[in-house]
Amino acid sequence: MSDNKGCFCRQTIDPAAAEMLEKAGREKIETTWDRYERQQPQCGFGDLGICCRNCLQGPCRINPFGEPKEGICGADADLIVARNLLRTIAGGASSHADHSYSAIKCLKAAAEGSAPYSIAGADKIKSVAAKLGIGTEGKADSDVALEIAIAALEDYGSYSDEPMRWLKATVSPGLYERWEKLGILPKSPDREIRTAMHQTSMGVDGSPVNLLLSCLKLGLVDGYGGLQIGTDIQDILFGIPSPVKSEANLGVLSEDKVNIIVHGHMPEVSEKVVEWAGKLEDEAKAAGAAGINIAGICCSGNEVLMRQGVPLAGNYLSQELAIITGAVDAMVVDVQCFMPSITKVASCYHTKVVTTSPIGQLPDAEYIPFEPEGVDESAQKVVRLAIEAYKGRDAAKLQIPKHKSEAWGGFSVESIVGALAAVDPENPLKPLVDNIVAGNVYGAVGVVGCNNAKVTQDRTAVEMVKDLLAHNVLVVATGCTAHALAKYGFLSPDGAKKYAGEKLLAVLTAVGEAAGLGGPLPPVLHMGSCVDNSRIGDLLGALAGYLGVDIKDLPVAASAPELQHEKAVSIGTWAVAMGVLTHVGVIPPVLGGPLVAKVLTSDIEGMTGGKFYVETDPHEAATGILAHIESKRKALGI
Ligand code: BF8
Ligand code: SF4
Repeated sequence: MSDNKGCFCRQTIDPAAAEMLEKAGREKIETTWDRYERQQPQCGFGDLGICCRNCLQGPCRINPFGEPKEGICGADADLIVARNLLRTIAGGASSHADHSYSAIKCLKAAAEGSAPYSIAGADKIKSVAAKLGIGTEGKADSDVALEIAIAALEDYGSYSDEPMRWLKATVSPGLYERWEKLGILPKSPDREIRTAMHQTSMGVDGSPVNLLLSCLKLGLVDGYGGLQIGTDIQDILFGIPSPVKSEANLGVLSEDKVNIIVHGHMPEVSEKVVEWAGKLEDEAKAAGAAGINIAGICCSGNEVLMRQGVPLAGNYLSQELAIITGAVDAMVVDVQCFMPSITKVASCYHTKVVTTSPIGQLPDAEYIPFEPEGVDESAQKVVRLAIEAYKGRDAAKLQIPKHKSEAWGGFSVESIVGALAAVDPENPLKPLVDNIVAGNVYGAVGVVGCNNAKVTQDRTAVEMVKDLLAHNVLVVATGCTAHALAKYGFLSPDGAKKYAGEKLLAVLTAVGEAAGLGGPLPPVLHMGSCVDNSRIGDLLGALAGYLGVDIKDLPVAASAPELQHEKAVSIGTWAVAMGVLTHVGVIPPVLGGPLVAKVLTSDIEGMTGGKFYVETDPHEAATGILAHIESKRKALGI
């Protein structure tokens, strides 16, 4: 119910989102931005991270300008900030660990024949088995897949003091040794998350530096227990993504088809909805629709774009706006990043909201559990519910923005290497490395993460990436940032001509044409969901291995320009642990602890080679990242 008449430039740079905000105003629908305004001013203690309520004597607050300097128990600002940060990172790691655990259980059930998933990634079975040292000779794929699932479960259930097997199997010996020396190698993910909760409780760890080391450890829990296991297993279940053309933004919704939005994170839900939408198309036609159109929001969208070419409807801040089009017949959610407000918005339209997870319930939604064993029946129910809802659409409320852009997805490491192999089949990484050395590709940046109501939707990501591409920096993207860039054409071959510097464009064109794409590669390669950030880790590991250097020596950086979720903080911490400069465009709640802020943005570099870089201005951020890349190039003598 914004009273803003016509201009939504504080809220978003996306014209489709602005059009829906205008409609929301007319129809008196509240959105997240209205609630954001009502939260102002936000609490200064919380902003600085110096509020503690870890025991019932609290809440205790530290005055950054005077007294009190300590909480009732004597905890000072740095201690409170460090404890809060570790809890945030443990929260993020737990989201990804729980996600991965669910994928593992799904693979196990599929391999045992009790869940109807096809196990589509035969190549991934081989590569994962090889890295784990599981023999494949003479074994059926499903038997190897079962051994892999059990190996993953053993990492979760391990009571030994050995570090995670999956981590050791994935990273270089150099990285492993550095983490071993720092004492941050994680054992089982569950155990580390439990210990972090204990360590941060009242009257345990009083050392901010020790807590920060645990932050790094929990970053590794996320990186290997969450992202790596999750992506490896999902590729085994659903196949390794390969380049696929699609579209992005609210204009992908259809006026005459049943529109089903998949929203959340779990491909075992979204893949099944896509499958059954295809199978039940005739039922939709019998109901008077032209067919069924699936579109994605948040990382569920990324997952089904990567493997099925399903279009992206919008990122995190667009979820309510999709419903406001009046065109969404069902929105299916699973876990993470759906706003509790969506049922309230949906109640003003004909839209059915469906929850699918026992831990992701909404009081006014329809709950259709997606257990692996009965998943086909559940997916059919969802599709039929959407077809039924379609019959109740109100034409007077229908307004689908025209905006959409061509967007390519599917850039797994395997498919990137495959495209490069078209240039040099013997030595696929050579063309990329040669071009980096020659300066045609000045460096590479992984731009990842969310939207955040505190910052104008998509603006920081888009402005910063424009600067990076103009300076011939190759960009890879995941998460809601990939959606953001998709909306403005960065994920299309035309985007290369529009945004890439001359030298980068020449490289993208040579590789794209050699790989048979008929034009340049997009200047931003969409590598998937947030869980798929492990693909970026794999790519960095491969490049470093090829060059015989550490990841910390590469001319690369990471950036989460508009992060909001705890998961983005834990992913960023993993990147810093790997040795990567990690930009964040939203100030995290750590500035109240001067020691903590200094360690994270400076001293930590001496331990891991990486550090956080906080900069809210997109152009300044690009300048800082370019300077970092330049310094790494110089150190490499290139
Ligand atoms: O895991 S980018 S808002 S959807 S947390 Fe959430 Fe952030 Fe989007 Fe994917 Ni990632
Ligand atoms: Fe206050 Fe200490 Fe309790 Fe935190 S743990 S609420 S600082 S007394």
